Amino acid sequence: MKATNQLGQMVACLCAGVVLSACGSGAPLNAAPPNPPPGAVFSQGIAAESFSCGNLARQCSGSTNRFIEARCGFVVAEDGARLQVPAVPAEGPDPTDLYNSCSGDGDNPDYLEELQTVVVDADGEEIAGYLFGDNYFELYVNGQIVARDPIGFIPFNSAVVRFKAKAPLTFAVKLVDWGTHLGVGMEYDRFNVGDGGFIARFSNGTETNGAWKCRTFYVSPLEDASCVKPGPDTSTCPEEPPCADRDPASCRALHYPVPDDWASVDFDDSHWPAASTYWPRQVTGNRAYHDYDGKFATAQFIWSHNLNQDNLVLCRVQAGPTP
Ligand SMILES: [Ca+2]
Ligand SMILES: [Ca+2]
Repeated sequence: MKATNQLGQMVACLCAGVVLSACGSGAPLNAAPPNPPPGAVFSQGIAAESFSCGNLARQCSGSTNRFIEARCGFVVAEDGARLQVPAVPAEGPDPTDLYNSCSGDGDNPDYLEELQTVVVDADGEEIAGYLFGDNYFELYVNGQIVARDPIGFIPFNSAVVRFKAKAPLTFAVKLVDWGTHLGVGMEYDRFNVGDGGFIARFSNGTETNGAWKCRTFYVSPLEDASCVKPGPDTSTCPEEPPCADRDPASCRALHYPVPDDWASVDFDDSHWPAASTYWPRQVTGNRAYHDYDGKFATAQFIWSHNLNQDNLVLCRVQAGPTP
């Protein structure tokens, strides 16, 4: 798109018979972005204000010396809609800590004694699971929220859950790669483009892998949407679009509305893309995962096709009775 605009501007300059200083100078062109893909809207820039959201951790009392609250903000889309970014966290039960340096020393040796069972179906089977998300997850089983990551941004933590639910089981997770520059999907003073990633393994044999479906709903930073393919598939979008170097606060985001029933048993995810799987080294070097990688066994990190730009990702899978 940019090359086309540059060519168009150059032709316009030559036709005018005058070589203006702006022609070919490399100055920003301020071209309007191409229309957003069907069903999506653009916003541009950083949320004017941020606020505590979702009753997530607002301070740490544990051993960590690195805490940043997960805050939310509103951006105004180009159609005038006011949209909360990076997500709208749900209220839900806290999982048991596996590793949490915000509330304790990190490793929680007492997690088995502390586990509580969340009843989804009274006549279901009892299932336990381990979860780690970069940065935030909500877990739903058969349409009911079972656990919510208590730390939305950093430090990184891992969790254990136990629930009673009847097969066939529908697992659904809301995953967020949080940031500090809300609306442009970047973090810290250096405007880093962060990556996401999620892994889970359950005692019924369900584990994250390529059999899951994952779809993105919030994509940033973007310069324009010409890189977004049907799906939506943003895997060819540049990790650092030109705006990130030029003026990060001018970058754009693409927002898709989240269906109200996305976690329900009956939701039709047949049109959602298959999850992409990632090596642990692509996602995290943090102890909250690596000290427990044996518990995750053969589970794989999942996300949409773009670990960097896709910041709100919903994933689903269905599982039959325990073999
Ligand atoms: Ca977390
Ligand atoms: Ca990101």
